[in-house]
Amino acid sequence: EESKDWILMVTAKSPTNIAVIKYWGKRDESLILPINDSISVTLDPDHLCTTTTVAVSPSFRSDRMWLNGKEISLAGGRYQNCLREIRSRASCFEDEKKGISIRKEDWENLHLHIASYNNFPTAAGLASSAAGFACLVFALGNLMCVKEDLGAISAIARQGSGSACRSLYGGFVKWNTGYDVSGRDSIAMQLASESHWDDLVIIIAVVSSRQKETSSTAGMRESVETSTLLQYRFKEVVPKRILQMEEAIRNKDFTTFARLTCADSNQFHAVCLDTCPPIFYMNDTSHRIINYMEKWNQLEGTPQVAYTFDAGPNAVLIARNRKTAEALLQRLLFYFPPPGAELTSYVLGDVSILH
Ligand code: 2P0
Repeated sequence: EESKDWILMVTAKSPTNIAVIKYWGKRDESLILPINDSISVTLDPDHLCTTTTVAVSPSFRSDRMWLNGKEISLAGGRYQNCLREIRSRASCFEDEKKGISIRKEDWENLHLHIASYNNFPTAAGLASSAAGFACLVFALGNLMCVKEDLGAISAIARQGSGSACRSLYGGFVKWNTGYDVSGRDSIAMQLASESHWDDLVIIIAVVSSRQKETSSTAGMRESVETSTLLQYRFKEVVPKRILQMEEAIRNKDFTTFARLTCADSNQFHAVCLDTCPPIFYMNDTSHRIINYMEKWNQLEGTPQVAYTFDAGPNAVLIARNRKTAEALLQRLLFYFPPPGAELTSYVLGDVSILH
């Protein structure tokens, strides 16, 4: 009788990414196809990241997943779409020494156990779906011997969460909207590697760890339905900004990079206000941080720090170099002293997280 006591596993790690030209709005909800291109910076993999182990064994009775040690349901369409897409591209696996032989068609009937961990507090309201789906799809692709390039893998991660496709690469990454209705060309590509512009330092100031009230998915759906500013943004504004941002990154032109990053964050939040009913992601502290950064940049004559905010009040601050980052951290702690009980500040190499 065939031995059933083998287990095959793969572990992968993916960092999260921060958009400097934002993705906001879908043209296809189930395939997760965006209405505009976006550009992001992938964080250092030692900091905000997800580690996922995927395992397969003939003794597993069903597909199961644990997030930070707690079992979660895989029933949602997004997980099912990713699993289906990866399974359909699986190839055979052979390990004669261990006596494991998996044929291409066997993958359909083998069940998976998935364990995923975020190395940052999930409650901190920092994006986790980007790193999570990038990591899951990448690990599964390896386990199932999928022989596709990263672009094709990114198109699968995209079906888990749009921004996840950008987390498959380090450095600066562009997600192309694509033209095909299948979504085949709605993939991410690397614009520049992590070593290209390594003076930049990213500081994340956690303004509030409350869960956001409007999910990105619901928020962007409402914006697409009701915001006229979003129509103008994706047709007229973003295409030009994408080209300018690509050039700024190529030339390491911080002045242009900061101007575009701040403007795009502000326009994204303006679109949220232009949505009916309006969506408020930033709070008073977020606004005070913007004010402060604008004044500092004005005083210096040339921008020293870029700011950007996602679907929440936390500030992502990009300093032009390490010296500026140190000054920034000091000023942040002075002007926004963390309340006593929550006084924790991890200084994590190049990325600092303030609570
Ligand atoms: C971005 N955000 O480009 C933008 C900026 C938030 C603001 O991608 O519905 O979690 O899973 O595709 O990717 C957050 O949206 O949304 C996001 P889904 P996702 O990073």
